[in-house]
Amino acid sequence: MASPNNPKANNSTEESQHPTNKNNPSRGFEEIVSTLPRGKGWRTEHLHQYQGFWYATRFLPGVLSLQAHFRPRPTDVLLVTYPKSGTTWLKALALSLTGRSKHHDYYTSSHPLLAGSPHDSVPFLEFSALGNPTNPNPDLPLMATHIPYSSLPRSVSETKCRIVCLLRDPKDVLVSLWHFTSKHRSKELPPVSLEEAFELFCQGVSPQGPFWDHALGYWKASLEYPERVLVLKYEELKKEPFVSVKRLAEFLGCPFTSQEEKEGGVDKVIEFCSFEKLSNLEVNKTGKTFGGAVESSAFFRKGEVGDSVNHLTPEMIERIDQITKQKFEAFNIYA
Ligand code: PAP
Repeated sequence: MASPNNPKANNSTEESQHPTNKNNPSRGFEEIVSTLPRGKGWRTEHLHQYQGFWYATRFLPGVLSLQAHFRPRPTDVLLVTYPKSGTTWLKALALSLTGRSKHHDYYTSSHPLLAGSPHDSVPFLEFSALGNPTNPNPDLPLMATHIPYSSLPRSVSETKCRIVCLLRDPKDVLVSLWHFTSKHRSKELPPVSLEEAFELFCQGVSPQGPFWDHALGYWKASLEYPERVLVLKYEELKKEPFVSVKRLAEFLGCPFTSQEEKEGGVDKVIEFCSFEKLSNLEVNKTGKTFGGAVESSAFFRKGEVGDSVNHLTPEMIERIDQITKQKFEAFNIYA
């Protein structure tokens, strides 16, 4: 299979794989973007297709910069999601698990999750890359990204740093994404209806879409490199949090001791990072994240499995399930 940022991963030319590299120092970002295929944007006017996936304009400079410069440490862990698959939850869990020796009592004021959104503690690489593209988050071994596997900087596989990917049912992803992007869509642009968003999503024209290709990239990588890539599912985290959280802790290199387990250590993390607890923290109710650009509360809507039945028609559900079955058939992911 294609390794991260392998030129064989799609049909683009060698030049478009590395548009910011040394051979092309004079090419400005805007010029590069103008050469990429355009699709309808959900939150902003356009999406741009780069290496087979669609990106909002503001994401691309960071992606290009990371591909050219990013150097993770072997001890780093990349938290990866397709947007609206439970990123906030995964960040909170990973932060709580890796920091639990320092913060015994989760509800003390020094815990980072009491001081800011999980997005402040574990920023997205592609947003912070322009400031320091070699390693945007040097103080923490945790980093987050929505970048598809085949477009990850090569250094990710070279350094063998670990990857945790959280997957979610595409129907719930679509509904969550539509709610979020509708709320934050520029007021100067006409709204995107759920019907239109549904069509775009099915065609793969959604931020970091096609959803199915994004999921498959990480799924296949987890089969090929199980020691380096762990895939979890939102639905399983909800249903059997104890099993999933223990697995995550082991993968992150901070397994629970039997003493900790006996003392309810796993349950404490699960509870602290639950939708109910996190969404009711003052900092998430009233604070802002992404440099003040987004209310932290926007990342907490319902936090349920299956809310899509309340928004999609039976025909829509059938069509998405059909695509999922066809795309994931050989892999038994969400079939
Ligand atoms: P992002 O990819 O843009 O960072 P992300 O956190 O994945 O966002 O998406 C938010 C979704 O995760 C919301 O789903 P919903 O719209 O279906 O409700 C949000 O409610 C859900 N979410 C946030 N925190 C949690 C949590 N602790 N447990 C479960 N779901 C959560």
